[in-house]
Amino acid sequence: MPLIRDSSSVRVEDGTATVRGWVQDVRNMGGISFLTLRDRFGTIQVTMPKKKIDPELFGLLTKLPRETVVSVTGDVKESSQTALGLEIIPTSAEIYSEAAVPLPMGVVDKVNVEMDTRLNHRFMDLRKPEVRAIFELKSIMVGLIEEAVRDCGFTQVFTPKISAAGAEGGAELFKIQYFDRPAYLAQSPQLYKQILMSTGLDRIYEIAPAFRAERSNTNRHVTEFISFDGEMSWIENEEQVMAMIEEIIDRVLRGMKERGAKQLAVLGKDIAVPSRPYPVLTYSECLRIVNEAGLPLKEGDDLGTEGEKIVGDHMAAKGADLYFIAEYPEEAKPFYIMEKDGTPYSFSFDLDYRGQEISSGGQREHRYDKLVARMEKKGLDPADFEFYLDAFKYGMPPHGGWGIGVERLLVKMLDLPNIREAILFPRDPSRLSP
Ligand code: AMO
Repeated sequence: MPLIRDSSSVRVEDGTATVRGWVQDVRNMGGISFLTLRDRFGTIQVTMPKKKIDPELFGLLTKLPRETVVSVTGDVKESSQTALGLEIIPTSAEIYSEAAVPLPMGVVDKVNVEMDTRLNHRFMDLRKPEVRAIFELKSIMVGLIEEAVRDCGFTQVFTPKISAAGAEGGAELFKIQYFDRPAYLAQSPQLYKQILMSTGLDRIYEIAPAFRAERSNTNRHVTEFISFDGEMSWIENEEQVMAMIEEIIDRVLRGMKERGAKQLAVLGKDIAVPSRPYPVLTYSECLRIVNEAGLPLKEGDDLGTEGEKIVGDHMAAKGADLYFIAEYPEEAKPFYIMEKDGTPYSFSFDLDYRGQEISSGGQREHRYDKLVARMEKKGLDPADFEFYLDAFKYGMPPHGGWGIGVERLLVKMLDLPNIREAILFPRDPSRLSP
């Protein structure tokens, strides 16, 4: 007897199989009825010729509400009518959990359901193979990121997500009550990953949640996302950091095509692997491109969604999906970024993927006095950052790093319309549940 599928929900022994799953559909055609059972690997058909099945069992199986969870045991028959080439003729069944009627939303119906409805009933939405495939791909992607970054000599670290001090400026933090004093949810591991550079852990990475108290209702912003952060010492310039993330992303894209082939097929998607090196534009070049397209941004302005899109279209015409934007004005970048002395610019970069920022990073200011001066210039009080600044007082190597939005990377890779598609239970200004 061929093994039907490698699944905990299917058992095959001597021509008899037990299949377990959700009732996707029951079709009664008079003398014969069909029940489609679904699990994570696909569907299997339970075929019930009325005359050959125990009447009680027939009655039970043909009246099951959709999405009820059952176990069906029966004889395995080859069948040219089903995708699997097999069907089950049932001899017994057990109902684990009967689904209430009506369902809050359909699983296989081809009706368009609003994003909000889908997210309100995410457990149901995730029963769709094409929705689940995204999260299988996310898991594969994070596995590939970890392999790549570990192969490059990075140590995984875990830094606190609850903190006393305002992280990188203070504006976008969620304030929480920490016993009898206030605290904040981390917007990024920035300060901690830099502190670690003073320890000899000279290449570290973290993949963890980051929280942003931004009231932005867009298809690319959420208030909680997964950030893939890296920090590396002994660099000579920010280009070494850019080369590192290019190496990692290239490996991830190639790996996804291979290890994610099944899920990509479910989604009907392919992943393009851009050639290397990824082009590098300067911020000033981007401003020119944006201005020529009629968007009146001036030196120092954020490129913004619209500007990024214009640059994205410009690069798409050149066949570039992934490209760096480097040398931002220092005033547009946080205090920890190193200034390009004698110019208004900084050793910073963003990595954009088809018109959307997916990462930012740069070389950091590791010199204590200059770092304090930069903080003061940005209107921050160095006294609030003592725990961070201390690490720069007693020997800090030159270093740099990056933060990559895991969901943004996945969304662009799969060409999904909304970042919420890549988060199981998204958090945004209006969504705190489920
Ligand atoms: P930044 O604030 O640019 O940099 O964030 C890094 C990356 O995180 C992702 N991201 C988001 N994803 C979803 N929703 C959001 N609201 C959101 N905000 C940011 C983006 C972005 O490129 N400490 C620096 C990184 C560094 O220099 O190492 C930082 O946090 O993909």
